[in-house]
Amino acid sequence: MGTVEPQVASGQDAKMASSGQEVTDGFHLVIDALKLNGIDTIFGLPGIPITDFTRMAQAAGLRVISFRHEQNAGNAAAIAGFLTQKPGICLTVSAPGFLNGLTAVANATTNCFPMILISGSSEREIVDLQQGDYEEMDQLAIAKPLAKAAFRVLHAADIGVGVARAIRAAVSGRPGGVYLDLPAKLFAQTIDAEAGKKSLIKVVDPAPKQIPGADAVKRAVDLLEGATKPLIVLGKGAAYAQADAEIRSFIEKTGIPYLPMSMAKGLLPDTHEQCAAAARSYVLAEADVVMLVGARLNWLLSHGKGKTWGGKDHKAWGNQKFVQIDISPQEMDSNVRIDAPLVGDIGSCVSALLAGIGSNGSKPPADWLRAIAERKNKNLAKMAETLARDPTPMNFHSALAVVRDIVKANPDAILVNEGANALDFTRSIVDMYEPRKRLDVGTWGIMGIGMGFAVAAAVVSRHPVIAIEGDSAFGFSGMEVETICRYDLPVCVVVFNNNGVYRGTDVNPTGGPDVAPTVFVKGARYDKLIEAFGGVGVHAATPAELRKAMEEAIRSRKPTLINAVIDETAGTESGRITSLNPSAKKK
Ligand code: ADP
Ligand code: TPW
Repeated sequence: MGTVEPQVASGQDAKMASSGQEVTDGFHLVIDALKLNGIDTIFGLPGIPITDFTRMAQAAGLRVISFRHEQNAGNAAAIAGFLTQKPGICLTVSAPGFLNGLTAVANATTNCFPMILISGSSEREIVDLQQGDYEEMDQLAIAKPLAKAAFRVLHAADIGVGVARAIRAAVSGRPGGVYLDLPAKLFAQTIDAEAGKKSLIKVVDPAPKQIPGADAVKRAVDLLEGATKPLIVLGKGAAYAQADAEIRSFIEKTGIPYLPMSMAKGLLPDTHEQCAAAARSYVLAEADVVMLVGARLNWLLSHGKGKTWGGKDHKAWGNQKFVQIDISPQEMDSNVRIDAPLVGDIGSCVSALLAGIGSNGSKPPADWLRAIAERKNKNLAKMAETLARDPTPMNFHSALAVVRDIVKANPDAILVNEGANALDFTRSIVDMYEPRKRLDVGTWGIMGIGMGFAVAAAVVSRHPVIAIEGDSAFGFSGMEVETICRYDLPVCVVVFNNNGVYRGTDVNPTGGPDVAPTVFVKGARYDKLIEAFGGVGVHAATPAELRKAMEEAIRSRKPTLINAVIDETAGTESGRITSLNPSAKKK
């Protein structure tokens, strides 16, 4: 069989210097350091000074996934980190490429996803004297406030330490985005091959267990056992921790109802009888002791106070007590008093709690469980009624009734989701059955994660991926459908096309020729976009057409984009968070 000779030497067969001494260089030391630490994939975009690096990495057996924009490569790295607990690697060129990747680093840090952005940079001497180099920028200084940590390596002999520090910073404690600055000059630096090899570090125990103190465990157990209306809230930290069996065992043993945050859906199946998601507003306002597991009391949980929590007004505390499991000690008391802080990794903390409750764990009072079940059943019945309707044109509900069935039939598929209404309705309608299968806009509610997350999810899991995308949301990363086709990934993108941001019905109040700021080209055919790259495009105007297309996409594993036509009057401004718009606050 004819094989193509790599144009560059791989890490194993280092070059000979004129002296006859074997040498290696910065390129190969970085590749070898990554490989030594189990990194097998790089998400990036080539250009000076890292083009050769991408070639050499591929030649050395790393999978190099090239994107059309660095932000998407960065989002891919971040979610690969979330799914695997290994830092996702994003590789970019200097200044503009670096800045494009930096949004993903900031988002990763915000969401506690471990990733490393590696960017080439220009000549230090020229950058520091601001003499105007090609793509000149003091990247390290700019990355620092947005990353969990940021490092620069100037000497080939320090590459091992630089990569090791970046890995540890990304995955230990609260995970986050790390920046590693590699100046162009470093790549070509040569050193003795043997010395180079010895300088590399295989990181031992990169994310050490953090065992909670016995007194802290007892405090938490006592509080939970004294509760009459206990509730557990699972966050994406719990999904990340991969302590699925312990968490399930604790929930089932105690019988405490639980609420999954968006990306914790499926940690236990959403159809689990203890899942209180369909009675969310009731349980948050009524619970007397709430245990947070890898979930922060940020805006997504109304900061732990106000009317959501049964408080008298928007700032008043409800009267509940909190247990919080988190690896970050500083998270405690960030919004309200945490009565029983349990600092440690979720696996260790939940195991300790399991041991603490022993075998005689008493179940919560029956009237609490009955009251929740009543609300839940009422709301589920109401939702079933709405989902059974078949309006023309299709709306979010009738389209999502299809998606819900497809996910139920394919519980191992990963669901990526962004948009406003397209996000909120999907989260509440589509049940998830397995851990880490729902990936979305996270803590910032950021648009643009869609195709980066979809590519990475398909690459690292090899499972089919379904991306439910608002038409506006899709636009942020839509060009990556070429990437999906190029790597022949089993991704089915469904664009919920309602002609605009939120809705497609706004009008220009002046009557002028420009459409309103939230309105797009009406009746756009997003399905044509993927056809340009050899993928399957489908125009679906009815639930039956949508169902057929999704079933075929999952069956064939072919890159597919379905343009799902949604009623342009459906949905609300900003989805569920209309109240955050400043004009909504005007009295
Ligand atoms: P959600 O948005 O789902 O509510 P957040 O992103 O707000 O979740 O919270 C995740 C929390 O999980 C963070 O405070 C983070 O420190 C914590 N965390 C992440 N990984 C672990 C782990 N392995 N053990 C304990 N806590 C963790
Ligand atoms: C990086 C603001 C929040 S949701 C959204 C925008 C622009 C798009 C909503 O329209 P879409 O969904 O996707 O068509 P739907 O179902 O309601 O019709 N820029 C960034 N992030 C955010 N969150 C915004 C802008 C926003």
